[in-house]
Amino acid sequence: MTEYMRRFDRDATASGIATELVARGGTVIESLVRPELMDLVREEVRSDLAAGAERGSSALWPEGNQTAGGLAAVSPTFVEELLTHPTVLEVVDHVLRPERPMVLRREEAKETNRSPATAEPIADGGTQLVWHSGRTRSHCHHYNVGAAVMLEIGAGREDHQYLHRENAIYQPYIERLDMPEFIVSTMWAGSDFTEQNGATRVVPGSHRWPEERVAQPSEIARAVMSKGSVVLWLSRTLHGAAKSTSTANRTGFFTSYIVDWMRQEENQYIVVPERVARTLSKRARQLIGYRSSPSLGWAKGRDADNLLEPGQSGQL
Ligand SMILES: O=C(O)CCC(=O)C(=O)O
Ligand SMILES: [Fe+2]
Repeated sequence: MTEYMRRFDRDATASGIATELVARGGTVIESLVRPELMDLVREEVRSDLAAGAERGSSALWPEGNQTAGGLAAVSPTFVEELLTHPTVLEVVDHVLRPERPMVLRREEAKETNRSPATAEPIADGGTQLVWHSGRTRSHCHHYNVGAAVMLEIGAGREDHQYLHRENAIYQPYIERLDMPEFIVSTMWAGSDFTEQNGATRVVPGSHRWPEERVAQPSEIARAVMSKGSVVLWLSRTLHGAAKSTSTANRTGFFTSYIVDWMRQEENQYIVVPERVARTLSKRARQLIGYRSSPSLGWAKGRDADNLLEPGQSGQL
């Protein structure tokens, strides 16, 4: 391994972390939470799932690994301490520039006061909606959880997972994915991540490569990090789980944040039933998806910022 991913400590500013993430495509925040929290999350995930449901059995996650979905429904500690961690959300605010940030103040996030759309008059007295490019730097109205899953590498992982880009979940249906950033992925170290036990492989700089360029071994960095740390990467950054030569498991809690106008990878409305969503904080509920923009995801008679409650959303 020769490539290096920059590391920040937990007191680093979110804007500094975001600048590095955008420049290099990946970065690590060391010891962002106490390691004991991770044991609690693992315990909550384990106590809720039958062992059989956790076994991996796909090309990405072959037998010998353990995967579990819907973490927001099974682990309150995951929700309150990891999914909604203020530093992570502030970094995501900086990268995805939502009109409704989670942590940054709206004035800090707002880039323009010129409306990106105007109603231009038509000679018959009507008007036509015209959108103007370059008038907003926001990438979305708000952002949601893409997926919230446990990815545990066991001794059975003999091969590296193929290096891939997270934006592949929308391919081949969307071909041009060189648009403003739309996903930030995070992987929390639920155990120490080591070279031996499968620490995530990340290729710094690859978010700016053409699709066809294949990584050289010397270009691949490893997210070696202590339990309680987190590695972040972008939608176009090559990455993947690594093979394990260890007898110890590598436990990772993966969470992605995606712009509100793309479909969530994991169906949060199914994996987090409404009954459970009602018990979560408003911020967590919003991330899961119980929030709408003026044009997307509305439910007439429901509050746009809290769709489980009565109020106003949409434009009807
Ligand atoms: O487990 C890891 O280290 C990365 C996993 C990953 O990127 C995936 O399953 O899409
Ligand atoms: Fe991935």
